[in-house]
Amino acid sequence: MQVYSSAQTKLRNAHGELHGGKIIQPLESPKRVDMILAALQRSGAHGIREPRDYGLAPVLAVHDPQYLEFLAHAWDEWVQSGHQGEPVPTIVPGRNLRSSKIPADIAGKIGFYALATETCLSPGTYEAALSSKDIALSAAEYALTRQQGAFGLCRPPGHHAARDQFGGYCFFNNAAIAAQFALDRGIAKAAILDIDYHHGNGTQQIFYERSDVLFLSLHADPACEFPYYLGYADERGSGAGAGFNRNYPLAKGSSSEVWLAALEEALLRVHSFQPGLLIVSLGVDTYAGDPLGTFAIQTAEYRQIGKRIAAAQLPTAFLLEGGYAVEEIGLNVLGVLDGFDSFYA
Ligand code: OKP
Ligand code: ZN
Repeated sequence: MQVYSSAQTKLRNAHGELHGGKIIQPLESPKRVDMILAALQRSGAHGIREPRDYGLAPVLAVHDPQYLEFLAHAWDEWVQSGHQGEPVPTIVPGRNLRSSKIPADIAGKIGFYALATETCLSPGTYEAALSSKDIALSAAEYALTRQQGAFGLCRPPGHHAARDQFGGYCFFNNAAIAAQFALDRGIAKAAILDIDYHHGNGTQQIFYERSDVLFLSLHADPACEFPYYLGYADERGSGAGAGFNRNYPLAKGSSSEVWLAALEEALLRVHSFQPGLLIVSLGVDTYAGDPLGTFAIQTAEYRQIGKRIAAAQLPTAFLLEGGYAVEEIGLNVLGVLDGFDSFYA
């Protein structure tokens, strides 16, 4: 299938991530792109292209304008304030503080716009995030116009990013931006199937009150896993969106059988919804060897997953979310794409 990728995504290259009380080398590293590209190139089965530039309008159709402005200038403001290290959010407008005030000071703004504290800002993050959304949009546009599959090698990922918050390695919600773009291009309905190990809290939040985007997420039970405060089974959408959000929280350590059974349930819902485009938030941190995940999916099983998704017979844009730099990351992604194509072969 058509693949979109860009070296610009590697401009996000933060030094640190707050992890277990230490600042470690970020798990969400530029190496991931190289590893996945290497596997795709070795296979030779999928053509790889640069995305085109869609500008800021599709971002503003989903994200808060002041949030966009914040991300565009955060690093420079931070440096101009005399700081040396990478900013980690240190205070956030939590439950007993006001969240209606946007502080003037950059440290206050960072906390205001953060939903988690593991993700440091860094030079190049904004440029990489712009490229990531262009990759998502290119993949979505290809899938829509050709009525086929496409893969966007997005980085940074997007599914934790809310309308006005970053965190969980995410800045712009690529899947949400692509879905909204497809609607603006004239399709009536889009479905987003999130199969990353973690709940797609940002995507859920963005579309929670809408009936034109069905959001389904398979993930580790948030009672025991990041993002902890969203992703429970009783969150089914509200207002006009009631019934258009579905979560499939699975116990930590879940087997492939359990996971695949949840996928079948979610695909049945996709089928009855009849979307004009299916976006798959593709995280391969469901892999048994992933450093952040606890599920048991094996490399050889990703092919089956791709094939099952293809059986929905919808134009489909796969967008990369998580899945960390273990040797098999490339093969796991390749397996999904090959499996998808094998359905039509
Ligand atoms: C991003 B994506 C380790 C906990 C992990 C961040 C997880 C972000 C996952 N201290 N915290 O959905 O793969
Ligand atoms: Zn994840």
